[in-house]
Amino acid sequence: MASPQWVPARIIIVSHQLLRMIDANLNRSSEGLRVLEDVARFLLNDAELGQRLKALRHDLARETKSLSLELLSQRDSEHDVGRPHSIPFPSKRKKLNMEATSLRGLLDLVTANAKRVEESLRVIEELAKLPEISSMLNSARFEQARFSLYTLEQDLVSKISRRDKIQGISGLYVILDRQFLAGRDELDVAGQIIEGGAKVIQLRDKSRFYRDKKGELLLVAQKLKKLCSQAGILFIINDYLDLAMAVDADGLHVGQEDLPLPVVRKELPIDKIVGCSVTTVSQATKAQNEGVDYIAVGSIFPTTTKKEATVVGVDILKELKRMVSTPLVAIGGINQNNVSEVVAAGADAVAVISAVLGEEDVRGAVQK
Ligand code: TZP
Ligand code: MG
Repeated sequence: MASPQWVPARIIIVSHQLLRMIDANLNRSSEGLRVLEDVARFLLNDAELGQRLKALRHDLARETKSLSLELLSQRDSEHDVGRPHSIPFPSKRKKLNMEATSLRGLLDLVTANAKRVEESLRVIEELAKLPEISSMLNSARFEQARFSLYTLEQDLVSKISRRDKIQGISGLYVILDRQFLAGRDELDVAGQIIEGGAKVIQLRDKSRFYRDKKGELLLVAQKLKKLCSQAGILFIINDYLDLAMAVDADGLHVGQEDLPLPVVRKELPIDKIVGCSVTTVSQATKAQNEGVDYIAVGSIFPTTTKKEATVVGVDILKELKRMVSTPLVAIGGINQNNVSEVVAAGADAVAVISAVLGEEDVRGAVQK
């Protein structure tokens, strides 16, 4: 039979080891969360995702605050068998280039760190079920955190896979509204828009005729998609989710009365972008919270193109610039004379119909 002194001594040794495990896994999880948070904040410019990751990191810190002194006093990094012994010296100094933030690199970075956090939370969750730990740590809290992270990982990965497209929302965004073609061929006009240097083309058709003859609109959309991808510019479909999916467009644009953003987001593949039209700050913040990729705000100036449009003025751009982190596309009544005012107010891109389609020389209008 063991001596009375032997039993408590063993419990102390086990607890010391357990505390070191908890300490190591808490460090792993908070460090991994910090990496994810900084990716969201600095590389994705996504305030909402960054905030959610920060909140999770703070929750975990709060949860383990009472243990922090004890954990720190048990820390023995010097004798940790898993400690890296020497820092390998790179044979050739790697050039710091865009490689580090390439799509693949960023996806790998996020996946590795998300897994690190998920695994470490799982270890703490299991340790917290042990009788000697359960009074100090609540296992269920770590399980909840792990599940929150699964969703955050998915949101981060989907945002990264759209990053290049989101960055493509810049410069001139031309809406190819079929009602303003005045008999011209869509592909000819699109070719001129591309040659002029536009960065985005949106196909818009509000006529009842094509709503009932989607097959014809589909053919146009297919050709435009091909042209835009050859030219390396974005192709967006207005209103029609089915068409956007069918032609593998880069994204879909919806208004306040169209399919709700969460529905669109759920239906579209994760690498497709979604834009939304707004006329107020509250619509814009709602859209951002629902994961929109860019916000179109307008009508900035009076326009005859969309008769029912509310004129919101230039100042809303300044306000939105402070409130949302998604790219802002200014729309409505924008032309060569007022475009600089709109850009100065904070627009990342400018969407036009009549300033381009109303001109005979489409290419020249885009260039100007
Ligand atoms: N949404 C708000 S204003 C507008 C739309 C679609 C019309 C933009 O057309 P234009 O001719 O550039 O004013
Ligand atoms: Mg619409």
